[in-house]
Amino acid sequence: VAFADTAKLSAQEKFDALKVKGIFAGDTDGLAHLERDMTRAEFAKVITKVMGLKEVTGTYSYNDKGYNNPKNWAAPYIEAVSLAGIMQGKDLTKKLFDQKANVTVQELAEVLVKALKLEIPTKVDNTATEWAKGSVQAAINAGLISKDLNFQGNASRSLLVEATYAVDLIKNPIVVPVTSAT
Ligand code: 6LA
Repeated sequence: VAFADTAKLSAQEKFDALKVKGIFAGDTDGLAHLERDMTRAEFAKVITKVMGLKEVTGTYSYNDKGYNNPKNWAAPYIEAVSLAGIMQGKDLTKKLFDQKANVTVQELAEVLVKALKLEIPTKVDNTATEWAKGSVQAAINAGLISKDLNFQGNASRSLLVEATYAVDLIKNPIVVPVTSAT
């Protein structure tokens, strides 16, 4: 067996590939809108899909207003990524997730470290917030995010597509059989 050829794809092409696999659904109109932001709830759904996690229903671990409600479409995904140890919310004591906030670049880095089990480097040199410095450095060193980004700023859907595609390649590689030449 051999790993399938990974040609250089554009963010749009990666989005299209992830959409076919049901990992991204597109914005309300089904389109990529790569320049837009994404909420933490939406990203929890994407991570659930790309990691192949089982949705968790009937459990409400967070205390955010309106969270504990069967009509909260995002709760099964947020519970799934929480159970898997990939997201933990913004406040462990108050149990706050903040599902309507946008995903920041440093939050993306935190997710990547946990999803891909990246090692936190000993040498850390970046402008991320204290809790994210190690994860941001790990993601930079792995080539998953640029060192020049505003880590406290929102991650664009384009960046989230690129990162998710990288996770998908590692977690769900396409293995094609290779017949030996005779
Ligand atoms: C509880 C805590 O220390 N949270 C950190 C950080 O781990 C969180 O990462 C994610 C990706 C999450 O797990 O939900 O986004 C929010 C981050 O909040 C941080 O504390 C402000």
